[in-house]
Amino acid sequence: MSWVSQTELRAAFARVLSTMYGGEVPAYTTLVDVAQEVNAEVLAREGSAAERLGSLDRVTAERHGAIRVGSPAELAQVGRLFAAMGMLPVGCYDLRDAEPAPLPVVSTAFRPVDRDELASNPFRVFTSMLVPEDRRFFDADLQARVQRFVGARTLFPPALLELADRSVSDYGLSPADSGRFLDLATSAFALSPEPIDQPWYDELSAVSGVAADIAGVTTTHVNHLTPRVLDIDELYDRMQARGIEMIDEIQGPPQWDGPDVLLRQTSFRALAEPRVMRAADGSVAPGELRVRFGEVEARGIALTPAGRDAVDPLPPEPAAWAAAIPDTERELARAGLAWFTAAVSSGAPGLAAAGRRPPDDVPALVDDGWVSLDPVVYEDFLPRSAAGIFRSNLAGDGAADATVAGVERDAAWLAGALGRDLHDPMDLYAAEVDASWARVRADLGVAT
Ligand code: OOG
Ligand code: NI
Repeated sequence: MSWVSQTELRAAFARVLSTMYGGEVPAYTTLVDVAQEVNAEVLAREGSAAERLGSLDRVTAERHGAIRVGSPAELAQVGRLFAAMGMLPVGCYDLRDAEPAPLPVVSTAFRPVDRDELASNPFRVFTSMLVPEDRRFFDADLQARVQRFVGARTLFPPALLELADRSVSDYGLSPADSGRFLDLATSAFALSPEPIDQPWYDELSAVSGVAADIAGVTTTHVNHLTPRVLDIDELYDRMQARGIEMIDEIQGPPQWDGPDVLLRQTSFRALAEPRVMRAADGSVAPGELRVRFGEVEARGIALTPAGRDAVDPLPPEPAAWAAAIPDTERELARAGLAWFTAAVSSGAPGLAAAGRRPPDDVPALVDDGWVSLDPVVYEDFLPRSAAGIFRSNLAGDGAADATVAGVERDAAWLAGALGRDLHDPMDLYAAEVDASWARVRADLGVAT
């Protein structure tokens, strides 16, 4: 191999991270095994329909991870690191007013944005940044101490960031450099054996378990790695049957009779892992922390803004969903509630040969068989589910003072902190759908 592309780096990183995490968290390996077992069965049961939202190859390799950092400077470094692998920041998820328990973080997801890059390997990382400036969680004194602690640490060695920048400017790395890059990147996300300052960790835990996990230690770590499954209800039952206790519910849309939409996720509780703790008197002793867990997800069709408006306020009850949106792809498309790309259908040449002319109208083009529609898979996250996943893995809800004002942390702010464009998920889906219709218009000579 003469040159390792960003795409190959991303796929390799997802693989080595998966191997590392499986070594550290054995229940993750069980989760991957059960997910693959279920996926093979769904494929056998449903045939090619099972691959409507992604090939089995893509789904089998598909993972998302989650990391947490402590400052805009650290977030910008994460941006450089993931850009090396063709992963760009998409979306802004402000979890500070999550119900019922607010979290002191604002998040984005790094992922490929082009359809063929997603098909090659869709690895994505949900990345949360602590907001110590937010008075609802931190007073001025604690803010200053958090910032000092975070400012004094180095999450990513300079050599790693240099290699990352080189991969961006050279569209990949040499085999030798890519090996170094992968080693350094993987160890940057491994659990650290460094002793943890117990009083400091406990002080932050009283504010939020997430604050302690981020700013109570001198390193970051991947806190879960999530495979994709084609039947999450089946997976949930099988994990329970294997004695792995899952959280109480599946987050996101309910199991209902309509097509899979958006994202359904569930997790098993964080496991107690041995960590070295340093007490106030300086003595060091073995302790344990529960920070890393397992999660699995099923992805469905991406909804348009109108679709999101219809379902986001709904409770996760099948009847409520059935009342709010139609239960077929065709009707979801017609109502403009979900995203579908268009392609000239295989029957179109026959229609043309029979002397028919394509109509200038979208529903008629579809109904008369000129154009076929393909669902666009949801590639992003859901803030309510993300907050639920965080919360189900924290010991308590922490303490937030809702009577004081927070600080603004919106998409524009995040883009500024990252020093790069922050993609809006809806813009990406809309652009993909628009481009597909532009091709159809050109091919059929219609003016829809
Ligand atoms: C992130 C939790 C959110 C998801 O899939 O929604 C998440 C975290 O625990 O750091 O991973
Ligand atoms: Ni997750």
